[in-house]
Amino acid sequence: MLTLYVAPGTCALASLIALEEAGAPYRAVKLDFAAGEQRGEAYRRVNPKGRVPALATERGILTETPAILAYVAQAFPAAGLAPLDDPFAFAELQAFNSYLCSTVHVNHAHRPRGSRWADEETSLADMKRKVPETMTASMRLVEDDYLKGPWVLGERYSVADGYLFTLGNWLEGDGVEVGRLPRILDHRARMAARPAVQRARAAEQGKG
Ligand SMILES: N[C@@H](CCC(=O)N[C@@H](CS)C(=O)NCC(=O)O)C(=O)O
Repeated sequence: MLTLYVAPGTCALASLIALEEAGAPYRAVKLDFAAGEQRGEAYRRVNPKGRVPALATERGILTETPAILAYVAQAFPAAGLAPLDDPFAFAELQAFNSYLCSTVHVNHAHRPRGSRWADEETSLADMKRKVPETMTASMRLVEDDYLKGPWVLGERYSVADGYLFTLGNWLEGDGVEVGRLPRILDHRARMAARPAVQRARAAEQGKG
Protein backbone atom coordinates (compact mmCIF):
# COMPACT_ATOMS: atom_id res chain seq x y z
CA MET A 1 0.00 0.00 0.00
CA LEU A 2 1.42 3.38 -1.05
CA THR A 3 0.82 6.60 0.89
CA LEU A 4 0.73 9.94 -0.91
CA TYR A 5 0.98 13.15 1.12
CA VAL A 6 -1.10 15.91 -0.48
CA ALA A 7 -2.72 19.29 0.04
CA PRO A 8 -5.65 20.72 -1.96
CA GLY A 9 -4.83 22.97 -4.92
CA THR A 10 -1.20 21.88 -5.11
CA CYS A 11 1.01 20.06 -7.60
CA ALA A 12 0.30 16.85 -5.63
CA LEU A 13 -2.81 16.48 -7.81
CA ALA A 14 -0.59 15.25 -10.68
CA SER A 15 0.63 12.31 -8.58
CA LEU A 16 -2.92 11.56 -7.39
CA ILE A 17 -4.09 11.44 -11.01
CA ALA A 18 -1.24 9.06 -11.91
CA LEU A 19 -2.08 6.73 -8.99
CA GLU A 20 -5.77 6.75 -9.93
CA GLU A 21 -5.05 6.13 -13.62
CA ALA A 22 -2.73 3.26 -12.63
CA GLY A 23 -5.34 1.68 -10.37
CA ALA A 24 -2.65 1.63 -7.67
CA PRO A 25 -3.45 0.67 -4.09
CA TYR A 26 -2.83 3.89 -2.13
CA ARG A 27 -4.14 6.17 0.56
CA ALA A 28 -3.93 9.95 0.51
CA VAL A 29 -2.91 11.87 3.61
CA LYS A 30 -4.03 15.49 3.48
CA LEU A 31 -1.83 18.10 5.15
CA ASP A 32 -3.21 21.33 6.61
CA PHE A 33 -1.13 24.04 4.93
CA ALA A 34 -3.03 26.81 6.76
CA ALA A 35 -1.73 25.36 10.03
CA GLY A 36 1.79 24.98 8.58
CA GLU A 37 1.64 21.19 8.95
CA GLN A 38 4.09 20.79 6.04
CA ARG A 39 6.78 22.46 8.17
CA GLY A 40 5.95 20.54 11.37
CA GLU A 41 8.21 18.02 13.08
CA ALA A 42 6.08 14.99 12.11
CA TYR A 43 5.98 15.77 8.39
CA ARG A 44 9.65 16.75 8.31
CA ARG A 45 10.36 13.11 9.13
CA VAL A 46 8.48 12.17 5.93
CA ASN A 47 9.86 14.94 3.71
CA PRO A 48 12.58 17.23 5.10
CA LYS A 49 11.86 19.62 2.21
CA GLY A 50 8.52 20.47 3.83
CA ARG A 51 6.63 20.15 0.56
CA VAL A 52 4.02 17.93 -1.08
CA PRO A 53 3.85 15.54 -2.81
CA ALA A 54 5.75 12.80 -1.01
CA LEU A 55 5.10 9.16 -1.81
CA ALA A 56 5.85 6.56 0.86
CA THR A 57 6.66 3.21 -0.73
CA GLU A 58 7.87 -0.06 0.76
CA ARG A 59 11.41 0.94 -0.35
CA GLY A 60 11.33 4.45 1.14
CA ILE A 61 10.01 7.91 0.39
CA LEU A 62 10.03 9.58 -3.01
CA THR A 63 9.70 13.32 -3.57
CA GLU A 64 9.67 15.55 -6.69
CA THR A 65 6.72 15.18 -9.03
CA PRO A 66 8.63 13.99 -12.14
CA ALA A 67 10.26 11.21 -10.07
CA ILE A 68 6.94 10.13 -8.55
CA LEU A 69 5.22 10.15 -11.95
CA ALA A 70 7.99 8.04 -13.52
CA TYR A 71 7.88 5.66 -10.55
CA VAL A 72 4.11 5.15 -10.82
CA ALA A 73 4.31 4.61 -14.59
CA GLN A 74 7.08 2.02 -14.15
CA ALA A 75 5.65 0.31 -11.07
CA PHE A 76 2.29 -0.22 -12.81
CA PRO A 77 3.31 -0.87 -16.42
CA ALA A 78 -0.01 -2.45 -17.39
CA ALA A 79 -1.66 0.98 -17.12
CA GLY A 80 0.47 2.23 -20.05
CA LEU A 81 1.17 5.65 -18.51
CA ALA A 82 4.60 6.07 -20.14
CA PRO A 83 6.41 4.75 -23.25
CA LEU A 84 8.56 2.36 -21.21
CA ASP A 85 9.83 0.42 -24.22
CA ASP A 86 11.08 3.49 -26.11
CA PRO A 87 14.09 5.32 -24.59
CA PHE A 88 13.68 8.40 -26.78
CA ALA A 89 9.95 8.81 -26.16
CA PHE A 90 10.51 8.22 -22.42
CA ALA A 91 13.16 10.95 -22.41
CA GLU A 92 10.72 13.30 -24.18
CA LEU A 93 8.20 12.61 -21.42
CA GLN A 94 10.86 13.34 -18.79
CA ALA A 95 11.87 16.54 -20.57
CA PHE A 96 8.27 17.76 -20.58
CA ASN A 97 7.74 16.92 -16.90
CA SER A 98 11.09 18.49 -15.97
CA TYR A 99 10.12 21.69 -17.74
CA LEU A 100 6.85 21.87 -15.81
CA CYS A 101 8.70 21.20 -12.54
CA SER A 102 11.74 23.42 -12.94
CA THR A 103 10.33 26.31 -14.95
CA VAL A 104 6.53 26.52 -15.06
CA HIS A 105 5.97 25.64 -11.39
CA VAL A 106 8.78 27.97 -10.32
CA ASN A 107 7.33 30.81 -12.39
CA HIS A 108 4.00 30.29 -10.63
CA ALA A 109 5.59 30.14 -7.16
CA HIS A 110 6.85 33.71 -7.53
CA ARG A 111 3.24 34.84 -6.84
CA PRO A 112 2.29 32.93 -3.64
CA ARG A 113 5.79 32.03 -2.43
CA GLY A 114 8.02 34.99 -3.32
CA SER A 115 9.41 34.97 0.23
CA ARG A 116 11.51 31.97 -0.79
CA TRP A 117 13.66 34.31 -2.84
CA ALA A 118 13.40 37.79 -1.32
CA ASP A 119 12.42 39.75 1.80
CA GLU A 120 11.81 43.33 0.66
CA GLU A 121 8.14 44.18 0.03
CA THR A 122 9.11 45.87 -3.22
CA SER A 123 10.93 42.72 -4.39
CA LEU A 124 7.91 40.56 -3.54
CA ALA A 125 5.57 42.93 -5.38
CA ASP A 126 7.88 42.99 -8.40
CA MET A 127 8.01 39.19 -8.54
CA LYS A 128 4.20 38.99 -8.34
CA ARG A 129 3.82 41.51 -11.16
CA LYS A 130 6.05 39.44 -13.41
CA VAL A 131 4.06 36.18 -13.03
CA PRO A 132 1.42 36.78 -15.75
CA GLU A 133 4.26 37.39 -18.23
CA THR A 134 6.44 34.41 -17.27
CA MET A 135 3.51 31.99 -16.98
CA THR A 136 2.09 33.16 -20.31
CA ALA A 137 5.48 32.72 -21.99
CA SER A 138 6.05 29.21 -20.62
CA MET A 139 2.52 28.04 -21.38
CA ARG A 140 2.68 29.55 -24.88
CA LEU A 141 5.69 27.30 -25.48
CA VAL A 142 3.67 24.29 -24.31
CA GLU A 143 0.69 25.34 -26.44
CA ASP A 144 2.71 25.91 -29.62
CA ASP A 145 5.61 23.48 -29.38
CA TYR A 146 5.15 20.67 -26.86
CA LEU A 147 1.51 19.66 -26.54
CA LYS A 148 1.35 17.36 -29.56
CA GLY A 149 -2.36 16.63 -29.24
CA PRO A 150 -4.70 15.21 -28.38
CA TRP A 151 -2.41 14.30 -25.44
CA VAL A 152 0.99 15.72 -24.53
CA LEU A 153 2.85 12.87 -26.26
CA GLY A 154 0.40 12.68 -29.17
CA GLU A 155 -2.03 9.78 -29.47
CA ARG A 156 -0.68 8.20 -26.30
CA TYR A 157 -2.02 9.32 -22.89
CA SER A 158 0.68 9.52 -20.19
CA VAL A 159 1.50 10.84 -16.72
CA ALA A 160 2.48 14.14 -18.38
CA ASP A 161 -1.20 14.84 -19.08
CA GLY A 162 -2.16 14.89 -15.42
CA TYR A 163 0.82 17.14 -14.68
CA LEU A 164 -0.10 19.65 -17.40
CA PHE A 165 -3.72 19.60 -16.20
CA THR A 166 -2.59 20.28 -12.61
CA LEU A 167 -0.40 23.29 -13.37
CA GLY A 168 -2.89 24.47 -16.01
CA ASN A 169 -5.48 24.91 -13.26
CA TRP A 170 -3.38 27.74 -11.84
CA LEU A 171 -3.38 29.86 -15.00
CA GLU A 172 -6.39 32.10 -14.30
CA GLY A 173 -5.08 32.86 -10.80
CA ASP A 174 -1.71 33.70 -12.32
CA GLY A 175 -3.26 36.31 -14.61
CA VAL A 176 -2.84 34.35 -17.85
CA GLU A 177 -5.39 35.02 -20.63
CA VAL A 178 -6.39 31.39 -21.10
CA GLY A 179 -8.58 32.18 -24.12
CA ARG A 180 -5.34 32.55 -26.05
CA LEU A 181 -4.34 28.98 -25.22
CA PRO A 182 -7.15 27.00 -26.93
CA ARG A 183 -5.24 23.73 -27.17
CA ILE A 184 -4.43 23.75 -23.45
CA LEU A 185 -8.08 24.60 -22.68
CA ASP A 186 -9.29 21.73 -24.87
CA HIS A 187 -6.82 19.39 -23.12
CA ARG A 188 -8.09 20.61 -19.75
CA ALA A 189 -11.72 19.88 -20.66
CA ARG A 190 -10.89 16.35 -21.84
CA MET A 191 -8.86 15.72 -18.69
CA ALA A 192 -11.63 16.98 -16.40
CA ALA A 193 -14.00 14.43 -17.96
CA ARG A 194 -11.80 11.44 -17.11
CA PRO A 195 -13.13 9.37 -14.18
CA ALA A 196 -9.61 8.96 -12.73
CA VAL A 197 -9.17 12.73 -12.65
CA GLN A 198 -12.50 13.15 -10.88
CA ARG A 199 -11.51 10.54 -8.29
CA ALA A 200 -8.13 12.26 -7.82
CA ARG A 201 -9.84 15.60 -7.23
CA ALA A 202 -12.05 14.02 -4.57
CA ALA A 203 -8.99 12.40 -2.93
CA GLU A 204 -7.22 15.77 -2.96
CA GLN A 205 -10.01 17.16 -0.76
CA GLY A 206 -9.76 14.17 1.57
CA LYS A 207 -12.88 12.55 0.13
CA GLY A 208 -11.16 9.67 -1.61
N1 LIG B 1 9.66 20.43 -7.09
C1 LIG B 1 8.61 19.94 -6.22
C2 LIG B 1 7.82 21.13 -5.73
C3 LIG B 1 6.96 20.78 -4.56
C4 LIG B 1 6.25 22.03 -4.02
O1 LIG B 1 6.77 23.16 -4.07
N2 LIG B 1 5.04 21.83 -3.49
C5 LIG B 1 4.30 22.93 -2.92
C6 LIG B 1 2.82 22.80 -3.30
S1 LIG B 1 2.53 22.98 -5.03
C7 LIG B 1 4.40 22.90 -1.42
O2 LIG B 1 4.37 21.83 -0.82
N3 LIG B 1 4.49 24.07 -0.79
C8 LIG B 1 4.50 24.17 0.64
C9 LIG B 1 5.26 25.35 1.14
O3 LIG B 1 5.90 26.04 0.33
O4 LIG B 1 5.21 25.58 2.34
C10 LIG B 1 7.73 18.98 -7.01
O5 LIG B 1 7.57 19.15 -8.20
O6 LIG B 1 7.21 18.01 -6.42
